[in-house]
Parts: sequence; C-alpha cells; structure tokens
Amino acid sequence: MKVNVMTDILQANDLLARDIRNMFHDRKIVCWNVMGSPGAGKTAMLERLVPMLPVKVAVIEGDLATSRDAERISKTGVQSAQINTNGACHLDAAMVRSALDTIELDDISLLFIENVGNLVCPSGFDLGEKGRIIVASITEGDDKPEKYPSMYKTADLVVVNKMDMQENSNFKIENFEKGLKTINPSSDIVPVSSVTGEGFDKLLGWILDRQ
Ligand SMILES: Nc1nc2c(ncn2[C@@H]2O[C@H](COP(=O)(O)OP(=O)(O)OP(=O)(O)O)[C@@H](O)[C@H]2O)c(=O)[nH]1
Ligand SMILES: [Mg+2]
Repeated sequence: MKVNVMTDILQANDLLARDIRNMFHDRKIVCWNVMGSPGAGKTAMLERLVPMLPVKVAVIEGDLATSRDAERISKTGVQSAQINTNGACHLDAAMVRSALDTIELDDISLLFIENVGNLVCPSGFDLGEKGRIIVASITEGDDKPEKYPSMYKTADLVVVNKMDMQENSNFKIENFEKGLKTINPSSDIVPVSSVTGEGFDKLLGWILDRQ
C-alpha cells in the first residue's frame, strides 16, 4: 500500500486553515501571511507600518529560534506572539492556532503573520490568511520571482524593500516587475524603504483598501 504522507499532512493543514479562516471571517479580522527570504526586512517593514495603521493590529512572528522579532514588534505597542518552529522551515496552521490562543482577538481587526524566512517551504501551507504579502529586498537580485515561482505565484502583493540601497546595487525594478508579471500577473508591487519610509503611504493605502 502506498502511503502519501505529504498529501495527508497538507490535507490536515488545509482543514485547520479553513477553520481559522472561518473564525477570522466571523470576527471580521483581516489576516496577511507575510513571507520572504531571511533578512529581506519583513520585521523592519512591520515595525514601520504598524504604527501608521488606524486600526487595531496584532502580529504573530514565526522563527526557528529566539523571540527577537516579537520583542521588536512589541515595542510598537501592539500585541505580538512568537512561534518557534524548532527547526521547521515554515509555519503551519496548527502553530498559528496555538499562537492565536495568546492574542486578545476581540481587540483587533488586522493580523499579520510573519512566516519563517524562506522562499520555498512556506508557500505550500495555508494559515487561514486572507492573502499573502512577499517582502523582497533589492540585495536579493531582480531575478527572484522567476527563480522561486512557487512562492511568487501565490502573492497578492510584493513589497520590494531596501530601495534606499539601490544606488549601490545592480537591481533593476523593471526586470523584477517583468519577472513577477510572468509568474503572477495579478500581484501588486510596491517599492519601499523601511529605513527612510519611502513608499509607505502607498503600502498603507493598499492595506487599508482591503480592510
Ligand atoms: N538599508 C536598509 N536596511 C534594511 C531595510 N529593511 C531592513 N533592513 C535591514 O535588514 C536587516 C534584516 O531586517 P529584518 O527586519 O530583521 O529582516 P527579516 O526579513 O524580518 O529577517 P528574518 O525574520 O530573520 O527572516 C536588518 O539589519 C535591517 O536593519 C531597508 O529598507 N533598508
Ligand atoms: Mg523577521
């Protein structure tokens, strides 16, 4: 008898993610799964964006080890929770379900889940989110959408971070955009710098349009 363990794991995850999505719907909570490479600036983007938001926010942080990202987010004054995956390269719905128990859901209408830094594994795991935001950074190179299609094809929005470093890089936003459109024509794209704040008005507008 052939046992397809991966299919079973994904089916179980999808069932739990469906329950989480229904719960978010009932509570009118909009949830974004924030994904991207290690060090792309996922936490830095959230640190700048969260204080700009006129709605109540919480952030769930996913990392292999340490609580550093949740500590950084808590300094903005919003609720945060840290998941440590103990080696796993992605979050799954069961981990998110446990973290949700530590958040006052009555107090929020917007939730960001920062996934483990990885451009492959997180894409296969539904967390019950409304949609997906990929944070890319210009130091990764402008060819990444086509090289990591499984991730980029699931994005609703790609935030291209670290635009303040463009002068010293060979990154061309038009190459990146062309590759993204090939993989995922419906994704939006917003270039930003989490250091200077460039692009954050547009990013804020994108989030609030979907709130
Ligand atoms: N110059 C510049 N540096 C940035 C920007 N955004 C983030 N950084 C720096 O990039 C490094 C990584 O930022 P993080 O926010 O920790 O990145 P991350 O994607 O959350 O990383 P992981 O959670 O470890 O995957 C830090 O040293 C940040 O200060 C930016 O817009 N410009
Ligand atoms: Mg981070």
